[in-house]
Amino acid sequence: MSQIFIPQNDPILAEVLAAYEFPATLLGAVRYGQGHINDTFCVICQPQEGDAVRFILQGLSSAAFPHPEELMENFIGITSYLREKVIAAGGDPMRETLSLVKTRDGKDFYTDGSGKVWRLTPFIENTDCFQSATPELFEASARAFGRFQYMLQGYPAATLHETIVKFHDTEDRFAKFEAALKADKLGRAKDISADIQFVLDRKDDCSVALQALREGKLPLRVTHNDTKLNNILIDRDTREGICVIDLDTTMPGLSINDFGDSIRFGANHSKEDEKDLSKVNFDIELYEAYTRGFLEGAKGSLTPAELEYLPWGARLMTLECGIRFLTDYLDGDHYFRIHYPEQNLDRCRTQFKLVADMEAQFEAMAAVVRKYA
Ligand code: ADP
Ligand code: GN1
Ligand code: MG
Repeated sequence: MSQIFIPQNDPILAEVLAAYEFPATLLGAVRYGQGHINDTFCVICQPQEGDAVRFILQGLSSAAFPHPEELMENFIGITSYLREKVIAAGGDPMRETLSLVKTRDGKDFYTDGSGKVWRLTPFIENTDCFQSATPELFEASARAFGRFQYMLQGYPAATLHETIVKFHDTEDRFAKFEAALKADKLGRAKDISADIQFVLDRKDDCSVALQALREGKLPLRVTHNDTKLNNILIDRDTREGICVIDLDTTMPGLSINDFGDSIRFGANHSKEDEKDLSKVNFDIELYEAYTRGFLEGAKGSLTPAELEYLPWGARLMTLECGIRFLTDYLDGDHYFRIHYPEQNLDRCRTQFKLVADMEAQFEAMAAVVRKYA
């Protein structure tokens, strides 16, 4: 066999690839996608005849996921459940949910010498993964995320592990920010007082959804919790959201957060790390398209209180994500992958600009939900 291409001749990647039996000649692996957390590679194989066969190989981030075996248990439980639902609806389970390729010794994942967990999934072909979208595509993604939540309504939530403890506990995110600020490990705080003040001024907001949960107004459901536009694959032919991916944080949560995180990422026309904040604007038309699609996908399953709190979901997920980027910046950038030193600060600032825009348009956001509820 000729030599396969492996980035920087990475010996760990070579070890991981050797743990799998591929159906055709292995050509190589290249870094893939724009995720901030896992190490994602596209693995390419060439059969003697016909098109290349691709796979997605992912090394789970040890910084994000302290118990990867539990995460994989969730992954298997959720994808098996969705598989049955897709089959029952007459769909194609190999395109409409993720599946795992087993290792040579029949395991669902491979653990390398350092304890890092790797999984291999078939590449879902003839799809696109977007970083920004037209209103039509954004609405299609919303239908798919709404449907995802709807399909998991009957899932035994108590069997799911909490892969990241207090993941969307915004009060806890605020407390972690305060701790990072106090430690100020790299002496970065002195130059970012406006960003710090933005968070401090919104301490009370951090309790809004959690308080509604504590009061029993909002129900816990099985939610995705990371509903960025690039966590959905859009079918190239139908332009519908065919597969929800990145299931690593699917666990009990709030429906308003799944709505909100999509709005945070997709209801604007700028990059998440755009430096020119004049280009970062919340777009209420995209918000409206998403609202329409999400409610259609959820098929009337949301309660009146959940509907009422949807705009808060958008505001809070955006604020929380900004707080998380800022905390990581203060802490020395250990969590979110960065490509240049100030990237987490840039990311934080876009989020805060979007929060300010949403605060200014909050009434209009609520009116949009009422229009489609
Ligand atoms: P991260 O947690 O780092 O965001 P993801 O699971 O979202 O990792 O994967 C990163 C990117 O890889 C996705 O945004 C998507 O572009 C691509 N991807 C992941 N799984 C598949 C798949 N099975 N088929 C096609 N593309 C995929
Ligand atoms: C991360 O994994 P990825 O890139 O899809 C993060 C989300 C953040 C998002 C910000 C497990 O998502 O919570 O909202 O970055 N995922 C995890 O872009 O922390
Ligand atoms: Mg992702």
